[in-house]
Amino acid sequence: MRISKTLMMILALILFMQGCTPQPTKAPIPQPSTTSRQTSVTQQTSAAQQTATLLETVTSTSRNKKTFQNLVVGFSQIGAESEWRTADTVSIKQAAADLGVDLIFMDAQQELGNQILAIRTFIAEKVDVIGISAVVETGWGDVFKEAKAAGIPIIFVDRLADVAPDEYVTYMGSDFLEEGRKAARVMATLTGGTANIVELSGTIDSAPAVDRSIGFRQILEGYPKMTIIDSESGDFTRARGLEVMRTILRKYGKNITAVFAQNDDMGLGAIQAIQEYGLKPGVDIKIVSVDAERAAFQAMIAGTLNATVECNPLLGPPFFELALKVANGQAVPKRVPSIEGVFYPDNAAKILPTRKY
Ligand code: GYE
Repeated sequence: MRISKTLMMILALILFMQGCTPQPTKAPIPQPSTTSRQTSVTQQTSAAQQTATLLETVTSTSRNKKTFQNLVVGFSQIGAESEWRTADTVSIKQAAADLGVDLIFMDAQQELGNQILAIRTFIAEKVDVIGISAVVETGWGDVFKEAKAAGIPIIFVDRLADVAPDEYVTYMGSDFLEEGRKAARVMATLTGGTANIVELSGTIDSAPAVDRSIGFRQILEGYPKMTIIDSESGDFTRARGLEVMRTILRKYGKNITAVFAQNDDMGLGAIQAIQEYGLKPGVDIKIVSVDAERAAFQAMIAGTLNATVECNPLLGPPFFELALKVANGQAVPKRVPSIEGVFYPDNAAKILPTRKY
Protein backbone atom coordinates (compact mmCIF):
# COMPACT_ATOMS: atom_id res chain seq x y z
CA MET A 1 0.00 0.00 0.00
CA ARG A 2 1.58 3.23 -1.14
CA ILE A 3 0.62 6.16 1.03
CA SER A 4 3.05 9.01 0.64
CA LYS A 5 4.22 11.27 3.42
CA THR A 6 2.18 14.15 2.01
CA LEU A 7 -0.98 12.08 2.06
CA MET A 8 -0.26 10.84 5.57
CA MET A 9 0.24 14.39 6.78
CA ILE A 10 -2.97 15.61 5.17
CA LEU A 11 -4.93 12.72 6.61
CA ALA A 12 -3.46 13.29 10.05
CA LEU A 13 -4.46 16.95 9.80
CA ILE A 14 -8.00 16.07 8.70
CA LEU A 15 -8.25 13.54 11.56
CA PHE A 16 -7.10 16.16 13.99
CA MET A 17 -9.53 18.78 12.64
CA GLN A 18 -12.58 16.55 12.24
CA GLY A 19 -12.17 13.83 14.81
CA CYS A 20 -13.38 11.45 12.13
CA THR A 21 -12.34 11.10 8.55
CA PRO A 22 -12.88 8.98 5.48
CA GLN A 23 -10.16 6.39 5.08
CA PRO A 24 -8.34 6.13 1.82
CA THR A 25 -7.95 2.61 0.59
CA LYS A 26 -5.73 1.56 -2.20
CA ALA A 27 -5.66 -1.08 -4.83
CA PRO A 28 -2.47 -3.13 -5.01
CA ILE A 29 0.23 -0.88 -6.34
CA PRO A 30 2.46 -1.80 -9.23
CA GLN A 31 5.94 -0.32 -8.98
CA PRO A 32 6.42 2.56 -11.39
CA SER A 33 8.67 1.45 -14.17
CA THR A 34 12.17 2.79 -13.81
CA THR A 35 13.37 2.34 -17.36
CA SER A 36 16.58 4.32 -17.62
CA ARG A 37 17.27 5.85 -20.90
CA GLN A 38 20.51 5.46 -22.87
CA THR A 39 22.21 8.79 -23.29
CA SER A 40 25.64 8.11 -24.74
CA VAL A 41 26.65 11.38 -26.31
CA THR A 42 30.03 10.61 -27.64
CA GLN A 43 29.10 9.87 -31.24
CA GLN A 44 31.20 11.69 -33.78
CA THR A 45 29.31 11.75 -37.05
CA SER A 46 26.36 14.07 -37.55
CA ALA A 47 24.29 11.14 -38.81
CA ALA A 48 24.98 9.34 -35.59
CA GLN A 49 24.08 12.47 -33.67
CA GLN A 50 20.78 12.75 -35.51
CA THR A 51 19.99 9.13 -34.78
CA ALA A 52 20.80 9.67 -31.13
CA THR A 53 18.54 12.73 -30.96
CA LEU A 54 15.74 10.84 -32.65
CA LEU A 55 16.17 7.89 -30.33
CA GLU A 56 16.16 10.19 -27.37
CA THR A 57 12.91 11.83 -28.49
CA VAL A 58 11.21 8.50 -29.11
CA THR A 59 12.38 7.09 -25.79
CA SER A 60 11.33 10.09 -23.79
CA THR A 61 7.92 10.26 -25.53
CA SER A 62 7.17 6.64 -24.77
CA ARG A 63 8.48 7.14 -21.26
CA ASN A 64 5.98 9.96 -20.70
CA LYS A 65 3.10 8.03 -22.18
CA LYS A 66 0.90 6.74 -19.41
CA THR A 67 -0.10 3.10 -19.15
CA PHE A 68 -2.44 1.54 -16.61
CA GLN A 69 0.67 0.42 -14.70
CA ASN A 70 1.94 3.91 -14.05
CA LEU A 71 -1.39 5.73 -13.85
CA VAL A 72 -2.24 7.30 -10.49
CA VAL A 73 -5.96 8.00 -9.99
CA GLY A 74 -7.76 9.62 -7.05
CA PHE A 75 -11.40 8.64 -6.72
CA SER A 76 -13.85 10.39 -4.42
CA GLN A 77 -16.83 8.13 -3.77
CA ILE A 78 -20.07 9.37 -2.20
CA GLY A 79 -20.52 6.71 0.48
CA ALA A 80 -22.40 3.44 0.89
CA GLU A 81 -26.02 4.61 0.93
CA SER A 82 -27.39 1.89 -1.36
CA GLU A 83 -26.67 -1.50 -2.90
CA TRP A 84 -26.09 0.42 -6.11
CA ARG A 85 -23.29 2.42 -4.50
CA THR A 86 -21.69 -0.71 -3.02
CA ALA A 87 -21.67 -2.36 -6.44
CA ASP A 88 -20.15 0.80 -7.95
CA THR A 89 -17.36 0.85 -5.36
CA VAL A 90 -16.57 -2.83 -5.89
CA SER A 91 -16.47 -2.27 -9.66
CA ILE A 92 -14.03 0.65 -9.33
CA LYS A 93 -11.68 -1.08 -6.87
CA GLN A 94 -11.74 -4.36 -8.79
CA ALA A 95 -11.02 -2.70 -12.12
CA ALA A 96 -8.08 -0.79 -10.59
CA ALA A 97 -6.66 -4.02 -9.16
CA ASP A 98 -7.18 -5.91 -12.44
CA LEU A 99 -5.55 -3.20 -14.55
CA GLY A 100 -2.74 -2.45 -12.10
CA VAL A 101 -3.81 1.18 -11.66
CA ASP A 102 -2.54 3.00 -8.56
CA LEU A 103 -5.89 4.03 -7.02
CA ILE A 104 -6.34 6.35 -4.05
CA PHE A 105 -9.96 5.77 -3.06
CA MET A 106 -11.73 7.99 -0.53
CA ASP A 107 -15.25 7.40 0.83
CA ALA A 108 -16.96 10.70 1.74
CA GLN A 109 -19.70 9.18 3.88
CA GLN A 110 -22.23 11.31 1.99
CA GLU A 111 -20.61 14.57 3.12
CA LEU A 112 -19.86 17.31 0.60
CA GLY A 113 -17.06 18.63 2.87
CA ASN A 114 -15.31 15.25 2.78
CA GLN A 115 -15.41 15.23 -1.01
CA ILE A 116 -13.84 18.70 -1.16
CA LEU A 117 -11.09 17.51 1.21
CA ALA A 118 -10.58 14.43 -0.94
CA ILE A 119 -10.04 16.53 -4.07
CA ARG A 120 -7.54 18.74 -2.25
CA THR A 121 -5.74 15.59 -1.06
CA PHE A 122 -5.55 14.31 -4.64
CA ILE A 123 -4.18 17.66 -5.80
CA ALA A 124 -1.49 17.54 -3.10
CA GLU A 125 -0.71 13.97 -4.16
CA LYS A 126 -0.32 15.12 -7.78
CA VAL A 127 -2.46 12.28 -9.11
CA ASP A 128 -2.79 11.99 -12.90
CA VAL A 129 -6.59 12.06 -12.96
CA ILE A 130 -9.38 12.67 -10.43
CA GLY A 131 -12.65 10.75 -10.64
CA ILE A 132 -15.60 11.90 -8.58
CA SER A 133 -19.25 11.08 -8.10
CA ALA A 134 -20.71 14.31 -6.70
CA VAL A 135 -22.99 13.80 -3.71
CA VAL A 136 -24.87 17.04 -4.47
CA GLU A 137 -24.86 19.45 -7.40
CA THR A 138 -24.10 22.73 -5.64
CA GLY A 139 -21.81 24.11 -2.91
CA TRP A 140 -18.46 23.12 -4.42
CA GLY A 141 -16.81 26.53 -4.27
CA ASP A 142 -13.56 26.69 -6.23
CA VAL A 143 -12.27 23.18 -5.70
CA PHE A 144 -12.66 22.10 -9.34
CA LYS A 145 -10.92 25.28 -10.46
CA GLU A 146 -8.08 24.41 -8.05
CA ALA A 147 -7.69 21.00 -9.70
CA LYS A 148 -7.69 22.61 -13.13
CA ALA A 149 -5.08 25.16 -12.06
CA ALA A 150 -2.92 22.24 -10.85
CA GLY A 151 -3.31 20.65 -14.29
CA ILE A 152 -5.25 17.64 -12.99
CA PRO A 153 -8.20 16.60 -15.16
CA ILE A 154 -11.55 15.85 -13.51
CA ILE A 155 -13.83 13.05 -14.68
CA PHE A 156 -17.33 12.98 -13.22
CA VAL A 157 -18.56 9.44 -12.76
CA ASP A 158 -22.26 8.70 -12.18
CA ARG A 159 -23.22 12.13 -10.72
CA LEU A 160 -22.30 15.48 -12.20
CA ALA A 161 -21.98 18.66 -10.14
CA ASP A 162 -23.35 22.01 -11.24
CA VAL A 163 -20.02 23.38 -12.51
CA ALA A 164 -18.82 25.16 -15.64
CA PRO A 165 -18.11 22.77 -18.54
CA ASP A 166 -14.46 23.83 -18.69
CA GLU A 167 -13.93 22.64 -15.09
CA TYR A 168 -14.15 18.97 -16.05
CA VAL A 169 -13.07 16.85 -18.98
CA THR A 170 -15.89 14.37 -19.27
CA TYR A 171 -18.94 13.02 -17.49
CA MET A 172 -19.84 9.33 -17.71
CA GLY A 173 -22.92 7.64 -16.35
CA SER A 174 -26.68 7.31 -16.63
CA ASP A 175 -29.26 9.63 -18.14
CA PHE A 176 -31.29 10.38 -15.01
CA LEU A 177 -33.88 12.47 -16.86
CA GLU A 178 -34.61 9.53 -19.13
CA GLU A 179 -34.80 7.18 -16.13
CA GLY A 180 -37.51 9.42 -14.64
CA ARG A 181 -39.38 9.43 -17.95
CA LYS A 182 -39.16 5.65 -18.25
CA ALA A 183 -40.53 5.24 -14.71
CA ALA A 184 -43.49 7.52 -15.51
CA ARG A 185 -44.30 5.69 -18.76
CA VAL A 186 -44.27 2.37 -16.93
CA MET A 187 -46.42 3.84 -14.15
CA ALA A 188 -48.95 5.13 -16.70
CA THR A 189 -49.30 1.63 -18.18
CA LEU A 190 -49.56 -0.03 -14.76
CA THR A 191 -52.27 2.35 -13.51
CA GLY A 192 -54.20 2.87 -16.75
CA GLY A 193 -53.37 6.57 -16.53
CA THR A 194 -55.16 7.22 -13.24
CA ALA A 195 -53.11 7.32 -10.04
CA ASN A 196 -52.46 9.05 -6.74
CA ILE A 197 -48.69 8.85 -6.64
CA VAL A 198 -46.26 9.16 -3.77
CA GLU A 199 -42.74 10.01 -4.86
CA LEU A 200 -39.81 8.96 -2.69
CA SER A 201 -37.03 11.12 -4.00
CA GLY A 202 -33.31 10.71 -3.45
CA THR A 203 -30.73 12.91 -1.75
CA ILE A 204 -31.85 16.53 -1.97
CA ASP A 205 -29.84 18.50 -4.58
CA SER A 206 -28.26 15.35 -6.03
CA ALA A 207 -28.25 15.02 -9.81
CA PRO A 208 -30.29 11.78 -9.94
CA ALA A 209 -32.93 13.13 -7.54
CA VAL A 210 -33.27 16.41 -9.43
CA ASP A 211 -33.36 14.85 -12.90
CA ARG A 212 -35.48 11.80 -12.13
CA SER A 213 -38.10 14.14 -10.62
CA ILE A 214 -38.06 16.37 -13.70
CA GLY A 215 -38.20 13.47 -16.18
CA PHE A 216 -41.06 11.82 -14.28
CA ARG A 217 -43.11 15.04 -14.32
CA GLN A 218 -42.46 15.66 -18.01
CA ILE A 219 -44.33 12.45 -18.90
CA LEU A 220 -47.05 13.03 -16.32
CA GLU A 221 -47.99 16.23 -18.13
CA GLY A 222 -49.67 14.01 -20.71
CA TYR A 223 -51.73 12.22 -18.04
CA PRO A 224 -54.06 14.64 -16.26
CA LYS A 225 -55.43 11.91 -13.97
CA MET A 226 -52.04 10.98 -12.63
CA THR A 227 -51.28 13.18 -9.65
CA ILE A 228 -48.29 13.33 -7.33
CA ILE A 229 -50.01 13.70 -3.96
CA ASP A 230 -46.78 13.80 -1.95
CA SER A 231 -43.03 13.86 -2.58
CA GLU A 232 -40.49 13.37 0.20
CA SER A 233 -36.78 12.61 0.24
CA GLY A 234 -35.73 9.17 1.48
CA ASP A 235 -32.05 10.04 0.88
CA PHE A 236 -31.60 6.95 -1.34
CA THR A 237 -31.54 4.63 1.72
CA ARG A 238 -33.83 1.76 2.63
CA ALA A 239 -34.12 2.94 6.25
CA ARG A 240 -35.30 6.43 5.25
CA GLY A 241 -37.61 5.00 2.57
CA LEU A 242 -39.29 2.88 5.23
CA GLU A 243 -39.57 5.74 7.71
CA VAL A 244 -40.88 8.30 5.20
CA MET A 245 -43.40 5.86 3.72
CA ARG A 246 -44.74 5.00 7.17
CA THR A 247 -45.43 8.70 7.80
CA ILE A 248 -47.02 9.21 4.38
CA LEU A 249 -49.25 6.15 4.83
CA ARG A 250 -50.49 7.55 8.14
CA LYS A 251 -51.42 10.72 6.28
CA TYR A 252 -53.01 9.39 3.06
CA GLY A 253 -53.71 5.69 3.78
CA LYS A 254 -55.66 3.92 1.06
CA ASN A 255 -55.78 7.01 -1.14
CA ILE A 256 -52.30 6.13 -2.30
CA THR A 257 -52.41 3.99 -5.44
CA ALA A 258 -48.83 4.24 -6.65
CA VAL A 259 -45.26 4.83 -5.46
CA PHE A 260 -42.39 6.10 -7.56
CA ALA A 261 -39.24 5.31 -5.58
CA GLN A 262 -36.19 6.96 -7.09
CA ASN A 263 -34.08 3.94 -6.16
CA ASP A 264 -34.68 0.29 -5.31
CA ASP A 265 -33.53 0.61 -1.71
CA MET A 266 -36.19 3.23 -0.90
CA GLY A 267 -38.72 1.13 -2.86
CA LEU A 268 -37.88 -1.88 -0.67
CA GLY A 269 -38.33 0.27 2.44
CA ALA A 270 -41.72 1.42 1.08
CA ILE A 271 -42.75 -2.20 0.42
CA GLN A 272 -42.13 -3.00 4.07
CA ALA A 273 -44.09 0.05 5.25
CA ILE A 274 -47.04 -0.83 3.01
CA GLN A 275 -47.07 -4.42 4.32
CA GLU A 276 -46.97 -3.18 7.92
CA TYR A 277 -49.89 -0.89 7.12
CA GLY A 278 -51.92 -3.90 5.95
CA LEU A 279 -51.97 -3.20 2.21
CA LYS A 280 -50.48 -5.30 -0.58
CA PRO A 281 -47.47 -3.69 -2.27
CA GLY A 282 -47.50 -4.37 -6.01
CA VAL A 283 -51.25 -4.97 -5.95
CA ASP A 284 -53.08 -2.30 -3.88
CA ILE A 285 -50.23 0.11 -4.49
CA LYS A 286 -48.22 -0.14 -7.72
CA ILE A 287 -44.51 0.45 -7.23
CA VAL A 288 -41.85 1.43 -9.74
CA SER A 289 -38.25 2.03 -8.68
CA VAL A 290 -34.85 2.65 -10.26
CA ASP A 291 -31.49 0.76 -10.30
CA ALA A 292 -32.44 -2.88 -11.03
CA GLU A 293 -30.51 -4.38 -8.12
CA ARG A 294 -30.81 -8.08 -7.36
CA ALA A 295 -33.06 -7.33 -4.39
CA ALA A 296 -35.50 -5.59 -6.76
CA PHE A 297 -35.63 -8.74 -8.91
CA GLN A 298 -36.39 -10.77 -5.79
CA ALA A 299 -39.21 -8.33 -4.94
CA MET A 300 -40.61 -8.62 -8.46
CA ILE A 301 -40.53 -12.41 -8.16
CA ALA A 302 -42.39 -12.07 -4.83
CA GLY A 303 -44.94 -9.83 -6.56
CA THR A 304 -44.33 -6.78 -4.36
CA LEU A 305 -42.56 -4.60 -6.96
CA ASN A 306 -44.03 -3.88 -10.41
CA ALA A 307 -40.98 -2.68 -12.34
CA THR A 308 -37.46 -1.39 -11.97
CA VAL A 309 -35.69 0.99 -14.33
CA GLU A 310 -32.07 0.01 -14.89
CA CYS A 311 -29.23 2.24 -13.73
CA ASN A 312 -25.82 0.65 -14.24
CA PRO A 313 -23.26 0.97 -11.40
CA LEU A 314 -20.56 -1.16 -13.04
CA LEU A 315 -18.54 1.87 -14.06
CA GLY A 316 -15.03 0.80 -13.02
CA PRO A 317 -13.66 -0.60 -16.32
CA PRO A 318 -15.03 2.19 -18.59
CA PHE A 319 -13.88 4.82 -16.07
CA PHE A 320 -10.24 3.70 -16.10
CA GLU A 321 -10.28 3.42 -19.88
CA LEU A 322 -11.39 7.04 -20.06
CA ALA A 323 -8.91 8.07 -17.37
CA LEU A 324 -5.99 6.61 -19.31
CA LYS A 325 -7.03 8.42 -22.49
CA VAL A 326 -7.44 11.67 -20.58
CA ALA A 327 -4.03 11.26 -18.89
CA ASN A 328 -2.45 10.82 -22.32
CA GLY A 329 -4.16 13.94 -23.65
CA GLN A 330 -6.38 12.01 -26.04
CA ALA A 331 -9.71 13.55 -27.03
CA VAL A 332 -12.75 12.03 -25.28
CA PRO A 333 -16.46 12.88 -25.63
CA LYS A 334 -17.79 15.38 -23.08
CA ARG A 335 -20.61 12.97 -22.22
CA VAL A 336 -20.35 9.17 -22.10
CA PRO A 337 -23.83 7.74 -21.44
CA SER A 338 -24.68 4.29 -20.05
CA ILE A 339 -27.07 2.08 -22.03
CA GLU A 340 -29.94 0.87 -19.83
CA GLY A 341 -33.37 -0.81 -19.93
CA VAL A 342 -36.42 -1.55 -17.77
CA PHE A 343 -37.23 -4.87 -16.07
CA TYR A 344 -40.63 -6.40 -15.17
CA PRO A 345 -41.82 -9.33 -13.02
CA ASP A 346 -42.67 -11.63 -15.96
CA ASN A 347 -39.04 -12.49 -16.70
CA ALA A 348 -37.46 -11.48 -13.37
CA ALA A 349 -36.75 -15.09 -12.30
CA LYS A 350 -34.97 -15.79 -15.58
CA ILE A 351 -32.88 -12.62 -15.46
CA LEU A 352 -31.98 -12.63 -11.74
CA PRO A 353 -29.10 -15.15 -12.05
CA THR A 354 -27.46 -12.95 -14.68
CA ARG A 355 -27.52 -9.81 -12.56
CA LYS A 356 -24.12 -8.72 -11.24
CA TYR A 357 -25.38 -6.29 -8.60
O1 GYE B 1 -29.71 5.34 -8.19
C1 GYE B 1 -28.87 5.27 -5.97
C2 GYE B 1 -27.57 5.70 -5.43
O2 GYE B 1 -26.24 8.17 -8.31
C3 GYE B 1 -27.28 6.74 -9.84
O3 GYE B 1 -27.25 6.85 -6.18
C4 GYE B 1 -26.82 6.91 -8.46
C5 GYE B 1 -27.86 6.73 -7.43
C6 GYE B 1 -28.57 5.40 -7.42
O4 GYE B 1 -27.53 5.85 -4.09
O5 GYE B 1 -29.25 4.00 -5.58
